[in-house]
Amino acid sequence: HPSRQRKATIVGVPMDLGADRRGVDMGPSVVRIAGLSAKLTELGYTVEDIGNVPVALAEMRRVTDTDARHKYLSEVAKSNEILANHVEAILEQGALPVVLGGDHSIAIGSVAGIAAYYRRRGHRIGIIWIDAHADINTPESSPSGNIHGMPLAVLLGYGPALLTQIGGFAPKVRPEDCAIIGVRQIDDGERQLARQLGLRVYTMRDLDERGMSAVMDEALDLVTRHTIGFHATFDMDFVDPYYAPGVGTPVPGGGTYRESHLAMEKIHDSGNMLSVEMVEINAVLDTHNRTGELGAELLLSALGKKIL
Ligand code: 6HN
Ligand code: MN
Ligand code: MN
Ligand code: MN
Repeated sequence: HPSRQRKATIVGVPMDLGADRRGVDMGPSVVRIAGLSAKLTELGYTVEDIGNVPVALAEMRRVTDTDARHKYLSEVAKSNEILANHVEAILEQGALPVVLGGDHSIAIGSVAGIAAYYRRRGHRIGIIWIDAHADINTPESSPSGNIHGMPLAVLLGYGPALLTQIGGFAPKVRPEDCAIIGVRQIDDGERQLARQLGLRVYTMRDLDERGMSAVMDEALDLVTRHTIGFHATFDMDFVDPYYAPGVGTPVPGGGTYRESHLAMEKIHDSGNMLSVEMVEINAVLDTHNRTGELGAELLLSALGKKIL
């Protein structure tokens, strides 16, 4: 199975054009500085780091042609196209893609690459989306115009063609192959689309009442029922701001340190993770790289780190 191989390739995406608060562009750096590569090597992986995907700087851009409904659309699309190609190439080399964001708009490129690779081989893929938000806004429903609130909608086929058509096909994933975990802030349009699609959304209340373990068991079963495996995308704002102060969109009442690790440990134990992604770490708002260190540690848990 694809998740069993022990080659991991890291790719960074210093993207912050999808979000309002600057600072998530340093996410790839702070996770690298936390020692991700060396720690993965210690875990037994052969690690390669191919560096960062080019991302336009907000300062280099002419603000006059910004469409307020989907800010920086063409720049976000461009970087995601490049990312998709890298991710597909990493899979072709038999390695596991480890993608470092950047804001959550980069999931568009990550999943495009994975979906393209497996589609060619006749497989569907699933997604485990761990996040305080549902990220299923469209330009029409978005209250902010920030594309990091739209990636899951895009991957399901809703949104600007410039994004949905990356890789030349849409949708990248079916609603029944997705699970969102940790939601505690959702916009009206998102709620509507989630209901319409029958998306499986596990809220913080579900986690409170049933526990992370049972929720993950159900979610992992769901996303692997009709697929070859799943992409795991972890938005750091899932974690309670007490443990992860360095995020752009903090929402109180989030997952604990232990719940976050348990989710990642169970993702690893499922044996069906095809690729993993850590997003929305904001270095400017962090204290002493606390959130960067946690991001690296959570990735290690998803990649098999165990105490015993
Ligand atoms: N993220 N739902 C809000 C919006 O602007 O669309 C917040 C999105 C946050 C997205 O944290 O990845
Ligand atoms: Mn997100
Ligand atoms: Mn979020
Ligand atoms: Mn499998």
